[in-house]
Amino acid sequence: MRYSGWQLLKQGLRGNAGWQPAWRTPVLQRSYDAIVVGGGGHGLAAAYYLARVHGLKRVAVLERGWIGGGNTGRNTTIVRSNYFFAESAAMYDFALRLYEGLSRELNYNIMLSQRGVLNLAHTEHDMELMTRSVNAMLLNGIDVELLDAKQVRDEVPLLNFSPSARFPIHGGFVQRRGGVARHDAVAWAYARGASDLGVDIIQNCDVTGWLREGSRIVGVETSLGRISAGVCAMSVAGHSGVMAEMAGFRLPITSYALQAMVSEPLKPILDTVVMSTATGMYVSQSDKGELVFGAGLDLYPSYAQRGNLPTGQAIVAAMLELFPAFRRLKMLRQWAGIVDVCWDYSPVIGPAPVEGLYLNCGWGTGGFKATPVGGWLLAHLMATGQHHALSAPFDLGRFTSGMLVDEAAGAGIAH
Ligand code: FAD
Ligand code: PYC
Repeated sequence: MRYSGWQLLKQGLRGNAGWQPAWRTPVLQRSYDAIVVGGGGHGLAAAYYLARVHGLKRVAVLERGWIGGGNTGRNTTIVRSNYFFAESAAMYDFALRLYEGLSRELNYNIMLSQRGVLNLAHTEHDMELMTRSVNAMLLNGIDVELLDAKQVRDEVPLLNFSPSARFPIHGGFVQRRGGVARHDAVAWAYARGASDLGVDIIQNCDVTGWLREGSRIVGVETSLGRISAGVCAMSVAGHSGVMAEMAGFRLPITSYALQAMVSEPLKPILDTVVMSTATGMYVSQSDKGELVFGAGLDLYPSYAQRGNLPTGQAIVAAMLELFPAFRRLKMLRQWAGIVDVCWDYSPVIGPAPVEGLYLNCGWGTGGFKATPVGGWLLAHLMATGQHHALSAPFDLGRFTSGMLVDEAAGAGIAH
């Protein structure tokens, strides 16, 4: 059901009586052509593209909790495509282009705000490395600009430009097409689009094992019983290692907590995203006015979705060093998500070492920006059994061939 502005007003005045759910609550079938485990943005996008691009009719997304309740609903919503290697730039920029058309494609306002993402250089050495990165990005067709200290000051006058600053600002670079998008809306938009095309979205369905026929995976064991499938995929972010172990193989992945925080709301004060890799701090202002800021990884493996106090303290300290004007702000809340980080900080998209199963994992600290492309590439793999040109470099095989795509710096936050 779609509402006009007038109908929305009427609904509001009537206390939302008769409001239609955005996606169906389907009857679980015992067999599907394709099953995607994990109802985050990537899993939902994969299901949507399986139905929309590849015409599959019997597709299910199985989610152990509620859709978008994993890292999709926990991230700090930054989107950008300013990665170093050509393979990454091509993939993340495809994602950004899909984002640019997503509100229209799904008729759902994902609140994409291309307010720019500005990365700071705090030393001359940072500046030299940034110059090299910017040159590589320009060669890869990414819209980035190197800025000197004065240009950074013109962009964000609130930053600390004092000569005695602990983290002096030597310059930076900006991607103007980067910005933020509303994370829940992305999940809900894909969910509604997929559901409208017949995809069954099953929440509160914990996948506890894989069904096999010989060496092939042919379905899943779940808290709601067994379900068979022509093809299966896992898109479970921080739980990829656990799901892989259930299938009898290991992934080159370590799981860490990544935390973030928001302040009380302010009037508009910061109109771009600011990232400072050297301090581990990044910040943007949400449409509600809260400052959304975050940190690097907690740096020891963990499944505790809370984040540790020393990392939180260090990040608040870094933020106040960089933005002294924020020192009297109150903090509203803090949280963490479990992210699965590959050895080269790039994702794994491709067939699993077990037949019948495909992988979308290892997005680590940076997979929100990749939601549309992660879904697109996983759908392509599941429907055709073949890599899309964009996913081929991210096959698991790179860990045996040595063709790693080392994006430690591209990840943008401290690792
Ligand atoms: P998720 O949204 O986590 O979805 C996976 C789903 O699988 C979950 O809903 C989970 O419940 C489900 N699941 C797990 N196990 C099972 C099972 N056995 N059975 C059924 N379901 C299961 N990225 C950016 O690009 N920009 C950012 O600004 C950014 N900020 C971040 C800030 C924080 C604090 C965090 C934690 C992450 C951030 N990220 C960011 C990373 C980004 O959030 C993730 O890479 C991305 O959301 C992963 O999406 P997903 O769909 O793969 O995973
Ligand atoms: O990938 O841009 C990113 C990001 C910012 C904060 C966490 N991840």
